[in-house]
This record gives sequence, structure tokens and C-alpha cells, in this order.
Amino acid sequence: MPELPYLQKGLEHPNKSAIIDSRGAWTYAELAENVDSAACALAGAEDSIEGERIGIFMDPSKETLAMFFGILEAGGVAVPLSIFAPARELAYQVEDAGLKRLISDPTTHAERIEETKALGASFNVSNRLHLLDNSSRRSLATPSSDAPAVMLYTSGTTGRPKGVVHSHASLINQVEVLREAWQWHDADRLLHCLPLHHVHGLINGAIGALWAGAQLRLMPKFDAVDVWRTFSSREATVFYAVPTIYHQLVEAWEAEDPVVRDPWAQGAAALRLAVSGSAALPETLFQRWRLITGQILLERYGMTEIGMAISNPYEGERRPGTVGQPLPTMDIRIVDEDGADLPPEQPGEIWVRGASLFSEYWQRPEATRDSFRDGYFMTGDIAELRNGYYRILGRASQDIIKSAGYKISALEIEEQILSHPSVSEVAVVGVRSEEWGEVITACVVLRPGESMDLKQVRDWCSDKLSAYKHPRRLELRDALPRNTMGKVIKPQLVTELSQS
Ligand code: MCA
Ligand code: AMP
Repeated sequence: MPELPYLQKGLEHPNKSAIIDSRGAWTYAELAENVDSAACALAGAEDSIEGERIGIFMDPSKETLAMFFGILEAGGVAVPLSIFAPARELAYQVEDAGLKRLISDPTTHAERIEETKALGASFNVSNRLHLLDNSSRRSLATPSSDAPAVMLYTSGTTGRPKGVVHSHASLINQVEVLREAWQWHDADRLLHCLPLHHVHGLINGAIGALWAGAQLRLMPKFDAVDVWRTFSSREATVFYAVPTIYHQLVEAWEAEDPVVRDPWAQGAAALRLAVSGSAALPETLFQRWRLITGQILLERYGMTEIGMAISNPYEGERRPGTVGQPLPTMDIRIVDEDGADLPPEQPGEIWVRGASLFSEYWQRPEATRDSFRDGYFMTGDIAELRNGYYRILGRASQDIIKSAGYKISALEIEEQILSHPSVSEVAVVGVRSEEWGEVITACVVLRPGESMDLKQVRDWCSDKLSAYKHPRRLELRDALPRNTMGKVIKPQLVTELSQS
């Protein structure tokens, strides 16, 4: 039996269904057994793999989560990697995180692993099947609560993506706060269709559901019709998604015949809770969802570094266009440029302190230090408190784009486009979109005599950046607007592009 508390609640009813995926189901007892197998196989002859970072490069499945908890139980740090990442991004993460081992399913991702190795990344691949096929289970040393448990990569306004490290204590606080705030119970069934390498899908969704002893139903990939069908078959009581997914669900529903869509809406109406987060939920979408399903979406605010910080109430008014009030254990301030507290209705930066905060940016002590002031993490998000509810107004920097719920660094994309021989100058910005939040738009000045279209830009990016970072729109310009310091005036570009 795992020593860590993550599955404790579920194991009170060991024969209860824990995870369902496209290949079948595991009870909590089966999940725990597989976690033990993986942990012991990873530890080998040792008592603990203390602090070893191990990559997980697998499609979402029961086994992926057994690997995740197995790494934690063995005393290691799980580093879930995006299955959409091209070899170059993987090679960077393998090197940055110092991964010596990567767990994968050789039948599905062998080619990308070989490409990653061909780029010089050196690591061993552990076949997930071998890790589960291990009968020599024994007790291992239990990691302390402040030991690192998970590392998630996130983009910032400087440099390449950084590894955000959360301890066991932080992870447990995150899921316990949500369990209480959103009244999770073991009869709940979460329909899960988000990637497992971000806080939303991994911590809130997968770990949160299992922490509550509930059932987790993993979809291999988001598909609007599959989600509606699952609602209508009453197989879910809770649903978590980003606004883009709610938008696509609404569009899919509206495109259907009433005979088909009426039972879908009735199924969604029966959900206990539907949560939106990771990006701003447009008020129109909040209302469209309400009209179709009668459900009042619960919007909340969080970030990779801080977990969930502010949430609309489970009971009480869920106010559209707002993210509610601070969650327990989280202390929120709205401050001006000097770090002085602002009164309600005055917009300022959100600073956060609390038990869900990360421990560090992996091997970047300076970046970690610079992201805090007076003990508070400076989020870079602008917000105001109005009539007792926080409202997110945007980001301080236009170098961060939020598209489809993903946080994307404009600078990372600019660096790649600038390496194209036809490109003289580039600025990448996010242009507002009801469906995507922002659409990644590349504004390019070409070298004399050169030509370029969107497909060429995307092809150029394809082996360098994950698909969700590829520009969706290209603007060819004679020059970019620059201030007297020579810096591109991105707000001006965004305004111009929003009008065209
Ligand atoms: C895809 N398309 C796009 C974009 N993405 N167009 C504009 N902007 C985009 N960002 C287009 C494609 O070109 C394609 O068009 C069509 O949409 C389908 O593309 P595909 O790649 O298949 O998209 P998808 O698989 O349907 O993905 C949409 C998705 C996905 C399901 C919304 O992006 C997703 O899972 N997002 C969630 C990300 C997430 O979990 N973020 C949480 C991190 P065509 O058909 O014309 O070729 S934030 C977090 O964790 C914090 C802590 C928090 O607060 O939660
Ligand atoms: P990430 O770093 O991927 O975890 O993304 C965190 C960022 O997503 C935050 O800093 C916000 O900019 C944004 N975000 C998350 N939830 C919301 C929300 N409900 N409304 C507006 N922005 C949000």
C-alpha cells in the first residue's frame, strides 16, 4: 500500500472504481498495486530515489497516473512532459531538468524519443510495461512533506520555459483546498479531457479527483461530441475545462438537431459542478452555457506557480466576468508599481502568498528570488476588487499570450521565426478572440525580395515548437512600430490588428 496520502481516501473503499480510460478501469486497490510496482521498480535496490527527476512521456491513461504516483512514492520528482512537444522542446526539457530516465510507452512515442536522442539528449527510456510487471513489492522510505514532488514547465517573459517545482505539502494543500471549496465527495465522477502536464489537468483534475476518492474518467483527447455523449449518459458529475473547450462545446451543440442535442443539454444540466479556468471566460460564453444547460459555470483563477488562488463560491453567487474571492490558505494583494496596496476598484498587479505556492524555479535561484517581493509572488496579472469579487483585467506584459488556455511566450516564438533566412524583423502578439482567448499573430518584416505565407511560417516552426505555439495569423509589414528606445510598441500592433 502506498505510504503517501494521495490515494488514502480512495483506499477506504478499495474495490471502488478509481480510473477509467479507453482501455478499461482500475479500482483503487488496483491503482495502488500498480503504483507500488512502479515505485519499487524505479527504486531498484535503493530505499528511495530521493529527488531524482523522472520524465513521463505518455498519453493520458491509468498507467500514466500509476507512473506519476510511483515516482512520488519512490521519493522522486515527476516531470510530466507534453506529448505534443517536438523533439527539440523535449531535448531542452530533458537537459534542463537533468532527466536521466524517461518513462514512456515505446509503441506510441518511439520515433520522437529517437529524434530527441539524435539531438544529443542522453537519457534511458523505461518501458512503462516493465515497471508495472514487477512483483517484488516492499516498503520504501516516505519522502518528507517539503520534498519536491512535481515539476511543470511554464513559459515566462524571459528566456526558455522554466521548471516550476511543487513540494508534496503544496500539492496536498492545492487538492485539499479545492476538495473543501468545491465540495468534492467520493461519489463524484470527473470527466477529464485536459493535458496532464499542467496544473489544471494534472493537479486540479487528476490528482484532485483521486484525492477525494472519486472516479476519474480520462478521455484520450478533447472531442466535443464525446464530451456531450458522456454528459448525456450521466457518467460524469464534475467537469473541468478551459473557455475554448466550453466555446467548442456550445458550437457543437448549436450545430446539432434538437433530437440529438436535447439529451446532451439535459445531461449537462445534471452535472454537480462545471468549472472554467486557465483563461478569462467571456461573459457571453458564461450566458450561452447557462441558456443551454441551466448550469452556472464556476470560474476561478490560478497559475502554475501558485496553484489555485481565487475562486467563485460553490454556494453563493457566481458572478460572470469575475473570479470570486481568495481560496482558503491564499493571501491576495492588489498593488501598484511600488508594491503599495491599492483600495478596491483600483487596478493593480496581483501578489500572492500561501500554502499552494511553488518552492522554486528549477536551478534558477535568481529568477525565483526576482519573482518574489516582501514574501509575495508577483503574478504579472492585473486585477481589481469590485463589490467583493476579483476581476482579472489582463497581463502586465504583452510578451505572454494565452491561447486555448495555454500560456505561451511571444519571445520564444519570435526567436524561432527570426532564425528564418527570409525574416528581417518579427513581433509576435496575441489578438483577442472569443474562441481562443488570444490568437497568436506574427508580424513580420521580410528581407528585400523575399516572400512568405502563413503555411511557410508554420512549417518553419513545426520541428521547433509545439503546435499550440504556432502562429495562426501572419501580417507582413514594411516596418514595425517602435518607440524611441527601438522597442516594438506591441499595444499599438494589437490595437491595429484587432481592428483589421
Ligand atoms: C488549435 N487551433 C487553433 C488553436 N489551437 N486556432 C487558433 N488558436 C489556437 N490556439 C485550430 C487548429 O489550427 C485546427 O484548425 C483546429 O483548431 C483543431 O486543432 P487541434 O490542435 O486539434 O486543437 P484541439 O486538439 O481541438 O485543441 C483545443 C483544446 C486544447 C482542446 C482547447 O488546446 C487544450 O487542451 N487546451 C487546454 C490547455 C490547458 O490545459 N491549459 C491549462 C494550463 P484546422 O482544423 O483549421 O486545422 S493553465 C494552468 O494550468 C493554470 C494553473 C490554470 O489557471 O489552470
Ligand atoms: P499558467 O502559467 O499556464 O499556469 O497560466 C496562468 C495564467 O493564466 C495566469 O497568470 C492568468 O494570466 C491566466 N488565468 C488563469 N485563470 C484565469 C481566469 N479565470 N481569468 C483570466 N486569466 C486566467
